Formats: sequence, structure tokens, C-alpha cells
Amino acid sequence: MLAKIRSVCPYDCPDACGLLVTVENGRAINICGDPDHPVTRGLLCPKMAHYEKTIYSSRRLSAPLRRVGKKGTGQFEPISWDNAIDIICSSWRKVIAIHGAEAILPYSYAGTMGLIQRNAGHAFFYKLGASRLERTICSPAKDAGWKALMGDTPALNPTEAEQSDLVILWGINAVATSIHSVLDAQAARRNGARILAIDTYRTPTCDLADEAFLIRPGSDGALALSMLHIFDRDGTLDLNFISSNVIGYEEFKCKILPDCSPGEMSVVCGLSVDVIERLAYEYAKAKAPFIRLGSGLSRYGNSAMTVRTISCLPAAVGAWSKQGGGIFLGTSTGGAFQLNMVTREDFITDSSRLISMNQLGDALTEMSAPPVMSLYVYHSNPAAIAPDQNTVIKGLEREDLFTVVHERFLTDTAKYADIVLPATSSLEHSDLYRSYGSYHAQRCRAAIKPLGGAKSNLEVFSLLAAGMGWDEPFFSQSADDLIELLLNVKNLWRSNSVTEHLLTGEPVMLTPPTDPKREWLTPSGKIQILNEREPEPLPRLLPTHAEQDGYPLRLQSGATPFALNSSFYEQDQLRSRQARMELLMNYEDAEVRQLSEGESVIAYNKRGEVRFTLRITGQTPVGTVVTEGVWWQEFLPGDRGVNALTSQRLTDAGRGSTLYDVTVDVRRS
Ligand SMILES: Nc1nc2c(c(=O)[nH]1)N[C@H]1C(S)=C(S)[C@@H](COP(=O)(O)OP(=O)(O)OC[C@H]3O[C@@H](n4cnc5c(=O)[nH]c(N)nc54)[C@H](O)[C@@H]3O)O[C@H]1N2
Ligand SMILES: Nc1nc2c(c(=O)[nH]1)N[C@H]1C(S)=C(S)[C@@H](COP(=O)(O)OP(=O)(O)OC[C@H]3O[C@@H](n4cnc5c(=O)[nH]c(N)nc54)[C@H](O)[C@@H]3O)O[C@H]1N2
Ligand SMILES: [Mo]
Repeated sequence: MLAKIRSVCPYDCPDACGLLVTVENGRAINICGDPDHPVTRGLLCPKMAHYEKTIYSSRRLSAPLRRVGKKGTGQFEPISWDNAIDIICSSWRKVIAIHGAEAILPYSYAGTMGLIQRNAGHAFFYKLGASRLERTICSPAKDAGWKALMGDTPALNPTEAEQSDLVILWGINAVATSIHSVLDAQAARRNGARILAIDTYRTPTCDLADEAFLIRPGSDGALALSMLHIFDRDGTLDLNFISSNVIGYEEFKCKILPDCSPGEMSVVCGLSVDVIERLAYEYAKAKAPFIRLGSGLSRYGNSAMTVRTISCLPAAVGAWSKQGGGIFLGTSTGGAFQLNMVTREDFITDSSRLISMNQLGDALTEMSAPPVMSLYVYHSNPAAIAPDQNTVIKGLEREDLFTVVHERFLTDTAKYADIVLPATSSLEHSDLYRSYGSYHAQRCRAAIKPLGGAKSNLEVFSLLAAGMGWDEPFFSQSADDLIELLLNVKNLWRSNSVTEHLLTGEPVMLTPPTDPKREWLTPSGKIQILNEREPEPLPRLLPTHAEQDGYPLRLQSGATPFALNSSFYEQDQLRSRQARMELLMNYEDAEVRQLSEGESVIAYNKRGEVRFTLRITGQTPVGTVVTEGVWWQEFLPGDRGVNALTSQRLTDAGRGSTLYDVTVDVRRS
């Protein structure tokens, strides 16, 4: 029996592709991009092109496991689900009796983006009274920067890029991280637009652009300020737009811009004065410039301010009033679903402490009153992806920490677990997805049965609720029940007919209730270049954290097209396309250190030492070294991944991670 079933890519990617899964006798034999999905257009990235290799990987976990060896060594024996749930619930009862429920910490992020499975643990841990996790590892600084200027104004429809005459891919490696946005930029180019890229090293996205600008890590604010200075100096501002739509421009002009000449900013961002002048000229003269702002620049100590400053550009030249003009950071469609029906904040009785997921290392090693005595990890791999890996691992090694990991694979984190639970893949459970790179949403049902003993996040929380002796009916609902509960509430973002299509599993487009390019949802109703509610009322130049650290090289850890954070390392073919964990270094930096191509080197700073294979290249500017991917430990040249070098420091606003705000030096190993 052959069936074609619609599904959705569950990974943390803005594209949220529609999939067509061919199922033969209960087995998914082929997965392709849905040609009718408006974003996917039948095209899948290399990672998803053989998703079946992830689903049926021999590395999939199929039974609950109990640790029998030392933490971290990966020695386990299979046990039954009943036994696993009993062990977990009885351990938690003990922890609660001695330390209180706050000694239990859930840790989850974005292994799956589905609204149901991703959020399945919230209600459980709220009711338990566990510590709450602040899920801010990705790019909350972007949201904070946008909010300071634009309030709750929703994002424009990113396909407008097609109508722009100048598309700037800024801090985004779209060829690796959101390939369908490249299609929009290319469509614009066919209409005559130029594509520019602004990055810190020469990525494939830079190669695709008509021109690329490589700047010093974390210095985009300086570039944007110098552009604003030039618009003001040359009178290329749209004063009509400013006077009716912006508050605070005069203060900004008088207090901030005088110190932001291209000469002064050139020293900060590393672009020459001529190049800055040319970029500013090109932006100001474009009819409808469109900026697609990625997350690369949002992982620094100054990121919220950087995003706020760059977001002033379209306001200054009035790009918002042109079809195709504006800036796009990502959609936020939270308003389209009443998610608290799934997350159940009403289960919180006493508001427990909030722990930053970026500071897991400190939470496990330093926190008291109460200490963290149990960690429950699901759809995340903190031993690999969280900053300051040495401290995280020191915490995970604690013999008195009871750790449970619910996973598809025996990840670096799972190797430290006391109990490992096998998780379903997205083809094995139902969910509802919304994109953060477009306004599309789609529901999908399981295409195949769970493999082995795998269970979905929601099912596990239902078992744990029963194991804790709770009779709250909420915990006995299925994913389909919850999806229908969410969709049956009327909502301004979706008409009845959109909801009907959504219920049937078709991709639909949600519509923000206000016009993203005309109505500024700020307290003043205007774009707030001056925002008195912010600690810094005006956008200005801020330094990054690492400037104070004293190592000579900036370290970036960007995305590879062949993995997604630490996901996809189970696919041998994909991994072999990355070959090995490399450190990209400029010729000059290698020569100074007398290092040669292909040799084993150690990048180090005060937090750790990491072994890489050296690649000497003109792709990276002098002073910046780059590595791609977040590798599993078993495939590393040494015993630590790149996050042994990153820090637990937070962004200026939004409490985000500062994973790219790192300096190191490099020596021969
Ligand atoms: N293939 C693949 N796709 C992915 C991911 C993946 O790991 N692999 N990750 C997913 C996730 S979780 C996310 S959040 C998104 C992120 O996707 P993107 O928005 O593309 O963000 P990053 O990959 O973090 O960085 C983008 C680019 O910014 C550059 N950059 C770093 N610092 C700066 C800076 O200070 N200024 C400027 N101008 N550029 C800078 C980096 O070199 C990189 O090329 O991608 C998602 N998609
Ligand atoms: N150095 C450095 N570190 C980084 C980054 C970087 O660019 N450089 N990127 C950062 C960013 S932007 C992000 S968003 C984070 C991402 O961090 P994470 O969200 O932890 O992402 P992944 O590494 O993809 O790990 C997700 C895990 O979830 C599992 N999983 C998938 N589906 C399910 C499911 O349905 N149930 C359960 N229980 N498990 C499931 C997968 O097998 C996988 O091991 O990493 C951050 N870390
Ligand atoms: Mo992310």
C-alpha cells in the first residue's frame, strides 16, 4: 500500500517547509518538498532531502535506558517504560521532599518546533512547581531591539523582497540557514535588484550576492550609525516620512549622529570610509531597499542595540512607504493561537525561579537555595549547544544530579543521563507548526507509527503526570485533541476558512490584524527612535563583551548547510560533506603563528581549549577565525566542542546568548 502524506519539517529553521512523505506498508520511503507549499516550492535543503535516513537511522533509541556506568561514558541497560517512569517519579518525590520542587529544572529548546510537542512540558513542570527555564539561547536580542524601536508592530510579508530594487542579506547565511529566502532575493534580482551581503566572513551567501561587505564581529551598529550620519549630512533622508511617522529624530541627530562620521565608525567596523560612503549612497538612492536581518549579529553583548540601530535605516529613508521596502527580522505569529491552552500558565501556583538556559553551567555548579538536583532534558542537547561547555559538563558529571534525557539519539547530553527515554521523530506524531520566516502555518498528523518504543513529548508528560498521581484531565489529551482545541478558538489572524484549511492539513497563511507597514504598534503610535522607556533612550554605539577579553582573534561558530546546530550528525553522508571540525583562518594570522594548512591546532581562551583541523583561507578576514556546525563529541578531533570557548554572558537586552562574542588565540596542538 502506497500513500502520500503531507507533513512539515519540524526543525528550527525559518522556512518550516511542507513535506510530502511517501509511505509504503507503514514505512516512509521517500520525503520531498511540497511543490504546492508557497514557501517550499518543491525545494528541500540538503539536510531534509533524505530525512528518512534520520528516521530510520540505526542510531535511533528504541527503549528506555538506565545508566550502568560512569556518567558520560554512555553505558546503559534497557528497561521498560513503566520502570523508567517509576524511577523518575520516585526520584522526584525524594528531591521534592528534601529540597522542594524548585530543585528540578526542565531544559528544552527547539529539537521540534511544533507548537504541541515543543511546549508539551510546560503544563507539567508548572504544576510540579519546578524551576522555570528562560528559553533565550537563540535571538531574543533581535526581538528586544525591534521592540525598542517598533513596539509590537508585526513583520512585513518577507516575499515583498521580490519587489525591492536592493536586497541586503545582513548577518544571515541564507544559503545555509533559510534557502527559500534566497529564492525571494533571486526573484528580486530577476526584476533588476542588486543583492548585497553583510557578514563577518565570506559565506556561500556572500558568494551569491552581487557584493559582500565583511565587517568586524559585533560592529554592525557602527556601520548603521555611519550610514545614518551620511543620510543626514547629504540630505538623503525622507523628512516627510520622518515627520509623520518617527519620534525623536531631532534628538538623535543632535546627540548621537555628530560622533558617527564614517571616519570614526570605519575604525570600529573595519570597512573603509569609501566603502561606507558607497553603501550609504546605494541604500539611500534605492527606490525600495529591503533588509533581511539574520541572527548572526544578535549573539553579542551589544546585539539588541545593534538591531535597534539597523532598524532605524528604513525609517530614515522612508523605505516603509514603498512596496518592497522595509526590514524583515522574522515573523511572530504568537497572536494567532491561544497557546496558554497548551502551556497552562494557570497551573503555576507559586511563581518559581527563572533560570537562563544560557547559564546552565552555573545553574548546575553554583546555584543554591535550592541547588538543582534533577535535570529533565527534552528536544535539546545542552552538552553540545549551550555556552561554556566545560562548566556544563562539570555540572552534568555531578553524581548527586538526577538527569533524565528524552531523545531520538544518544546525544552528548544523553550520555550523562541516569535515565534516557526514546523520542519519536516528527513523522511519528501529530503537531501544528507555524513558521518564523513567513506567515505560514500547517498542521500534520503522524505519517508512520512510532519506531520501537519511542514516545512523543506529550505522551511522556502524560505518563509522568499519571506517575505523579495527578488526575488532572488536561494531561490525558492527545496532540490532535490539543490542536483542535487551539484551532477551534476564533482568532483575528485567521478567518474561518483559513482555520478549516488548517484543520485539514493544508498550508495556510496567517494575516496580522494590523498593517505591518502603516500602523506602528508603539505607545506613541510612531517609530520610536527616541524611546524614554528604554535604559538607553537613543540608539548609540555599544561595545561587545569580548573586546575586554584580551585574546587577539574573534571566534565565530556559524551554520553549515549540512547540519542544524547539533542535529543531523547521525546522517553519515551529510557529516562527510562537512568532513571534520575545521577552524578557518586567514593567511596572515596563520603565518604570524607559523601554522600550516591541515594541521591540528588548539583554539583557547580562559574557559577552555578546543582542537580543530586548520584550514587557511582568504574567506575569513584577518583577526577572525570561524568554525561551522556544532559537532557531536564522538566526531570531534579532540574531546571538546566549540562551546568550550563560548561564554555564559548575556546580551544587552533580552537575556540572549552571546555565542559569537568570543575571542581566542590559536596554537599548534
Ligand atoms: N543549515 C542550517 N540551518 C539552520 C541552522 C543551522 O545550524 N544549520 N540553525 C537554525 C537556527 S537555530 C537559527 S537561529 C538560524 C540562524 O540563521 P542566521 O540568521 O543565518 O544566523 P547565523 O547562522 O547565526 O549567522 C548568520 C551569519 O551572520 C554572520 N555574523 C556573525 N556575526 C556577525 C556580525 O557581528 N555581523 C554580521 N553582519 N554578521 C555576522 C555569520 O558569519 C553568519 O554567516 O538558522 C537556522 N537554520
Ligand atoms: N557555538 C554555537 N552554539 C550554538 C549555536 C551556534 O551557532 N554556535 N546555535 C545556537 C542556537 S541559534 C540554537 S537555537 C541552539 C539550538 O539548540 P537545540 O535546540 O538544543 O538544538 P539541536 O542541537 O538541534 O538539538 C535538538 C535535539 O532535539 C532532539 N529532538 C528532535 N525532535 C525531538 C522530539 O520530538 N522530542 C525530543 N524529546 N527530542 C527531539 C534531537 O534529536 C536533537 O538532539 O543552539 C545554540 N548553540
Ligand atoms: Mo537558533
